[in-house]
Amino acid sequence: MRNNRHYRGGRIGEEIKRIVSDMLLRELKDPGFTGLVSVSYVKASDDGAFATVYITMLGTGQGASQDATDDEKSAALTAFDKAKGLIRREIGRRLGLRHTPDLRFKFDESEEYGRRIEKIIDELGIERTPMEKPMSTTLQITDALHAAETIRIFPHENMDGDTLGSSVALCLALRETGKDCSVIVNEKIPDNIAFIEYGCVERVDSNDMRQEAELSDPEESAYNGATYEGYDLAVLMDVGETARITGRKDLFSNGFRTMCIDHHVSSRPVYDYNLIDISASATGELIYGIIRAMGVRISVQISTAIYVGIITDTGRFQYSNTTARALKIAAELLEAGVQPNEVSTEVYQNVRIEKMLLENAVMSTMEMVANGKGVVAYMTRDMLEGAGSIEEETEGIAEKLRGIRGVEVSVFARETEDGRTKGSLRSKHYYDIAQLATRFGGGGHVRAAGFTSEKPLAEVVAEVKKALEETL
Ligand SMILES: [Mn+2]
Repeated sequence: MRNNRHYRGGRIGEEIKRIVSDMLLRELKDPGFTGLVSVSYVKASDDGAFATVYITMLGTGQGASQDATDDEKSAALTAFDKAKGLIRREIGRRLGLRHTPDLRFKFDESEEYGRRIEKIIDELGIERTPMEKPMSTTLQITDALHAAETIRIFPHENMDGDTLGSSVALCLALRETGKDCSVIVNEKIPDNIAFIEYGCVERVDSNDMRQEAELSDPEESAYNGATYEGYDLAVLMDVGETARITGRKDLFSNGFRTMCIDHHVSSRPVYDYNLIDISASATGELIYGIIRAMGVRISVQISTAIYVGIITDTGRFQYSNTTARALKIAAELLEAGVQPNEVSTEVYQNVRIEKMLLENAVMSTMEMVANGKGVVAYMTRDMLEGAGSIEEETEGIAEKLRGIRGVEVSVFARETEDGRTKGSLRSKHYYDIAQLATRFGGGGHVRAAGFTSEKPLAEVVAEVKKALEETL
């Protein structure tokens, strides 16, 4: 019964909207209706006693924006009130109602507000948040993969083991089923994970370089002759935002349909197909499930690619995201042929001598504070250049310092190219390191945080030491 009444209220609302709109076009010629008046919707009460008519009005241009001025609005409301009797009679006649609902006229502020926001967004040139779509099931994902013939996979920038391993594993499985598939990359693959490329990677220039090449020689496209136009499916891997595939964004949007497979909390389901599972330790776990569901045999190469993703994202099964499921999948990958020692040798025992030399220099600056509960080390530009190392190779130093027995907090500070100071902070058990990072204009998590300070290195190091002495 109740549902039925709702239904009737909704339907009467629709009918009234149609009638009033009709009358605005034909009969309602009051001078109060300046600008373009229209009915956005009508909400009729369940018992049919009254109905609220929400109206919108584009101004005549006297106001600053498209919106009607207050004067124009009140003139319109007066005109509606004057015409109320006429409108009600027409509704009664056309709908054959015994009791015609009383009418209230209101401006639809939501619509006007929306229009104003749209305008601001346009003026600021802000990228719009696309509408969210439903999450997909593994079955829907495999159906979509099955339906596509040409598939291009996009790992995120600053490639890591999970984004590359997941991309390659899916690519190999899709090729196994006869699909035209490749992994699109426009940057150098880190040396220690390059061995899982397995012939899947197609290198492209970044957007700018491609556009330049096309301008200078329109005949000779820089796409290496590969098909990136009008292909069936673009897959975004281990990331939710196309902002992290900037150099390949245009190629991604060339896909007829889009898909996202990821495990990051921040990722929103805005693609045609979305498999975003934050309970997965690595995207590789999801890929494993998809390939199993596809019925493709898990080859040694597929299992190795996925395994690299899982060990790197779980910090070799040490981080808190390490789950029983991750270990079970890893066990199955070993059964499928993964050689764990060989993989570890490639991924972890593959350090450039220059990185070791840099670490050596940094470790020599190490200073214990707060009775050994804190450790601080730093890197100058001279140290970096002296070792022949590169900035990225400072990764892992803060963790290494935290590894010292009795240390609760480690801080690694380094001089940037433009004379600022970057800090990487880690804690072990109890110290909220994000709090400390905030004091230096940064932030992060409870156990791992960072900051960038405008102050020179020496000053920051002194301040950090003082802060640790006081709070540790
Ligand atoms: Mn990942």
